[in-house]
Amino acid sequence: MNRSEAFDPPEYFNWTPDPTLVQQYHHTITQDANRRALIEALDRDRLLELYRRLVRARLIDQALNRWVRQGVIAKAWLSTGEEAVTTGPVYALDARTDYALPVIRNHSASADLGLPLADLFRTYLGAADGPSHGRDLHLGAFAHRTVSPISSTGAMVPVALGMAMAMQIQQRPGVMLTWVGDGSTKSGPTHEGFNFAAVRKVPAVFIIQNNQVALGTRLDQTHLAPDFADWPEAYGMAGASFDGNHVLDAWAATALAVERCRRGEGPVMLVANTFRMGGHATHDEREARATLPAESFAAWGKRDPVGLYEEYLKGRGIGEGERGRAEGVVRDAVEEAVALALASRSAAHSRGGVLERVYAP
Ligand SMILES: Cc1ncc(C[n+]2csc(CCOP(=O)(O)OP(=O)(O)O)c2C)c(N)n1
Ligand SMILES: [Mg+2]
Repeated sequence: MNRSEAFDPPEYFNWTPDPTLVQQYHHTITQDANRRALIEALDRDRLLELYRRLVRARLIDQALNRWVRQGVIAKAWLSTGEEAVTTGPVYALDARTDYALPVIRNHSASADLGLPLADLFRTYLGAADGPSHGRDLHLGAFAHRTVSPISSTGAMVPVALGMAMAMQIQQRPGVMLTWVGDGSTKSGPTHEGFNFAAVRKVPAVFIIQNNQVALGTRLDQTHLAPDFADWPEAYGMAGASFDGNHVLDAWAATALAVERCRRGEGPVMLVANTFRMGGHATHDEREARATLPAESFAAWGKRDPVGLYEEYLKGRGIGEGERGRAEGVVRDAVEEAVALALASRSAAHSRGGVLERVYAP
């Protein structure tokens, strides 16, 4: 995709494919026969749809970042470098039956499940005609099968558990998907939720999104326990790992986990290692560069999930022209949504109404 000097991390602006990593990307696909079969069966339309979604996640962040620089909003939590951990798994959901419970790093899930992009941006502006009616910048819309994040980290695990139990009790199909950051694995509700989900065999998929940092605290400062890959077994849950910078591996691993849930075999914990290519939010990007080793930015910067997927698409005969057109469509949609959201903000109905919906939705 077109790179941006202003909004891409420097490692991405100058990105060129590393042949060893491109080869490794293919190798990862061959490691698991079930995942490989699913990936090889993806046709061009589905491969391109996944590409559009991945690019959209990147461009949503760039638009938010631009608003921060323009003083439209104070800050934004971005997913740069981690897009595949959201895009791939959400693509494995059935938008008629399933729900996603994103946390701040997974906001593109809402767009993937059908929330109009303008509503996504309206949420950040606190616009009264956005899905939260201007009351919460946490992004989600139940009508579009996403639940907006709770600020207390780890709190979405029990919510996913409860929703999955409801599906089970009402004998309705439906799988709950949520993410837990490496830092959030240390909170009480996370453990209570994991344990009860395993005991009750609920249809939920929990993704441990290990980006190796929590706010300004490195993973090695919070985590002495064994590798996260050992955690599913500790809870008596099925588990697997996927490459957090590999959108196809992420999709296929989640698709298999979702199938397992649909068979009534209980929850699955997926572990994804990735890396935050920026700050916790836009306000501390410089501090992040001081907190985490420069070598990590260099090494993970070569593993741009968008760039590596583009290399894969080339191998499947989807060339630059077709990818460029897909990117163009997404860019236009994002820009149009940005303009619509800004128009909402300046419209009269965005002010007043403070007491509306305080006691009733
Ligand atoms: C219970 C609780 N403690 C602290 C915070 C402040 N806080 C917000 S995000 C965050 C870091 C979360 O790190 P991680 O779970 O690794 O997710 P990441 O931001 O890396 O995606 C913290 C400590 C909070 N929101 N809730
Ligand atoms: Mg983290």
